[in-house]
Amino acid sequence: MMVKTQTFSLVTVVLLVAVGITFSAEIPQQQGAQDDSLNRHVDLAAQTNPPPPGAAHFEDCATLFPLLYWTNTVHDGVFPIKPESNTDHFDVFCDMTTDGGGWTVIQKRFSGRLNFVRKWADYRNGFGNVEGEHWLGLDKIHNLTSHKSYELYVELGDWEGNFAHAKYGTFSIGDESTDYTLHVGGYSGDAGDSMAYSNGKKFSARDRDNDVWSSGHCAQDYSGAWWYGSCGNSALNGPYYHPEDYHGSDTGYGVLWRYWKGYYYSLKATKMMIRPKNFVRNL
Ligand SMILES: [Ca+2]
Repeated sequence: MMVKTQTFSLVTVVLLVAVGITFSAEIPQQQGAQDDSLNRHVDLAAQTNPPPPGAAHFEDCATLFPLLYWTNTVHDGVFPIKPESNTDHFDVFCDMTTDGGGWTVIQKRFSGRLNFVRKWADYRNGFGNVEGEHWLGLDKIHNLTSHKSYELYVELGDWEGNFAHAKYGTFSIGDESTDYTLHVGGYSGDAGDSMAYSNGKKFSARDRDNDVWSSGHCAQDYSGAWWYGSCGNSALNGPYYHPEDYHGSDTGYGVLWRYWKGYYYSLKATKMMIRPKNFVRNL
């Protein structure tokens, strides 16, 4: 289930510390007193044997996957990564189970609690909590996809409990000087190819019109932030609606993936995630 969030195990934490990983991920605070003691244990281990500066790190979830595999601890969860061009670690959610695993999640929605109607700066920097709904951020996505060839996996859920996916064999975005121009292609899956139209398009937000519609502003009309032309067949950052609040074209565009559910159906759940093309699960 795409909405399921697992916290990673203490065993994994200890193993990561033991092999010298600079570890900044947090065990969720709400787990109570028992985990507080576990936290102290981990902190103590780190202080006793601190990893050296520039210690081994993982560029993405695919790079981390072998460690979990070898220690028989493969599971979804939050981990710190550091792409080559980032100066610091940051946390991401790793999907280690879908389609062979090794996926770094860049977007996730399933409840509508997190507002995605946001401006350019938020989309550049990212927002939300990687354990829940979030957008990782265009700068981070660019950094991830600029050093290796990546593929994209889009998982979608409707309000009737159905799921579909679209996989793209190539995925990268330019840096901010290109307005994060999208390069996507090589579709396969059962959700329909609703991103092909966005290939080569710049990213637009409600305060930044980079679309190709000279007399209009797609991000404002769709209330979304996406790689719009004039305008598009997909908009996974569109406004979130529950079925009782959504009335097709009378409401407008929601969370859109045209070739699965049509223009006027607002999806319940979305997940976008990336991994290097050369990822091999069977080590
Ligand atoms: Ca325009």
